This record gives sequence, structure tokens and C-alpha cells, in this order.
Amino acid sequence: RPGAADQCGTQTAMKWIFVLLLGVGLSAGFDREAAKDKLTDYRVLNQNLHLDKLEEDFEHLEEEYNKIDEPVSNETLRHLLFRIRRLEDDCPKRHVSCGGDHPICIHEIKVCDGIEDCKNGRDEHEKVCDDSIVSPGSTFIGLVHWTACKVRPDHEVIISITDSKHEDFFKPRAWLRATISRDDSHLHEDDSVFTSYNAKGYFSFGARLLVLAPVNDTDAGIPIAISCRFNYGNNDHGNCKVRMAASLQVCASFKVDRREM
Ligand SMILES: [Ca+2]
Repeated sequence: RPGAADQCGTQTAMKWIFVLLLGVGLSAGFDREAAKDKLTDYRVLNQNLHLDKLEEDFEHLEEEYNKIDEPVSNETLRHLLFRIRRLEDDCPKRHVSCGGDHPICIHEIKVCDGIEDCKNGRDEHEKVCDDSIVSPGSTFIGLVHWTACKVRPDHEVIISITDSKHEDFFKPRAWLRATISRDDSHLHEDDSVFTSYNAKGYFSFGARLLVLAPVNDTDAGIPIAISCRFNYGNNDHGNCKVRMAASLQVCASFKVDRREM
């Protein structure tokens, strides 16, 4: 009886399916409990780790706060205020704010060009157009930290302005000649060894940016240029970068301070 054989086969298959489902069900039940425990353990561990991390962060913050609690110098405050003011200016690239209650932005090349573009005359103010940063004899010193291009040990650099010219046809910039000296005493333990080269460039009053490039090749072996932005709110301190002349990739950075002669 083929029909009876089929029925018997179907019954056997159904039994197996039932056993299989029971097994899966039991196994699923067991796994769910284990997973639940594991999940609880994980949550507790995670909470503990989270608390540890919070505690660690809090201790770190406390340390930072204690550092801040020390008296802040007027110089640092002036620098911070200058930076905040520049951030608040919200002017487009290569523009500067006229300041005041209703500040407008003017292009950098309109600063110190002899024509009042700001309503309050700030762009032609004698303080803004003061050229003491780049007057001949001005000397700045800094510690150069190389990070790319040609990585070398940190070394001292001295930038001395030797000549400064204002051309009537383009007053917003002063055209400069300078000497850049590098102290390689780290290579010669016994005494200081200076390497100097001549450079030329300009100072932009609007951007408060000094740009210098060596007149001839230097021993850096790559064409470089130095730019310093005097963004500390005074004429005595600036942030400088050494860049590849062609690609403008930053090779090194340093802060300069005026050296009183
Ligand atoms: Ca102007």
C-alpha cells in the first residue's frame, strides 16, 4: 500500500521536526538566560568602567583647574583677548574687522593704504600702521621645531630686519630685507655655530604677517619660506612657520619673541 507507506514517512518526518523544534526551543531558552546574565555582567562592568573613566576625567580636570588657578599674566590675557576678538570678527578670508559697535569687514590690502575705509578710521590708525615690527634693527628669536620636509633637531633662529621700504604705489605692505641666522650648537657641543643667510620679503599691516624667503639657496637643501603672524596683540611676539616655498607645506613651527638689543 503505497498510500500507507507515504503516511508513515510523513509521520516520521513530523516527529523529527517536533524533536528538532523542541531542541531548538530548549536551547534557545537556555541561551536566552545565559545571554541575559552575560548582558547584566557586561552592563555592570561597563558601568564600573564608565565610573572609573569619569573619575579619571574628573581628576584630570581638577589638575587642569589647579593649573589655571595660578595667576594669569597680563601678557597671556591680552593674547587670549586678541584671539577671541579675531574669532568674533567673523570676517571672510583675507578681510579684517573695523571693530566698534557695528563692525564691518574690509580687505587686508585696504589697511594702511592712506584712505580711511572704516567709519572709525581704524584701518589707518597709527597703532595699526605702526611699523616697529619691521623697522631696521628689529630682531626676533625663537626655537624652531621641525615636523616635516627635512626633519632636524630643534634649533634656535634669529631673524633681524636689515632694511624696510614703503612704496607709495602699495602702502599696505612694507618691503623688507633681513638676515636669518641659525644656531647649530646642538651639532657642535663645544661652542655655538651660527649659519646666516640673507632673505627678502614683506610685512602686511592688515594681516600682521611677515613673510621672508632666502635670497639664495640655504643648507636646508629645499626652497623654504618663513611666515610669522603677529597675533598676540602686540609687536613683540609672533607665531611662525617654515614652509616649502612651492607647495606651502608646513615643515616647522615656532614662536618668536623680540630680542632687545
Ligand atoms: Ca584704508
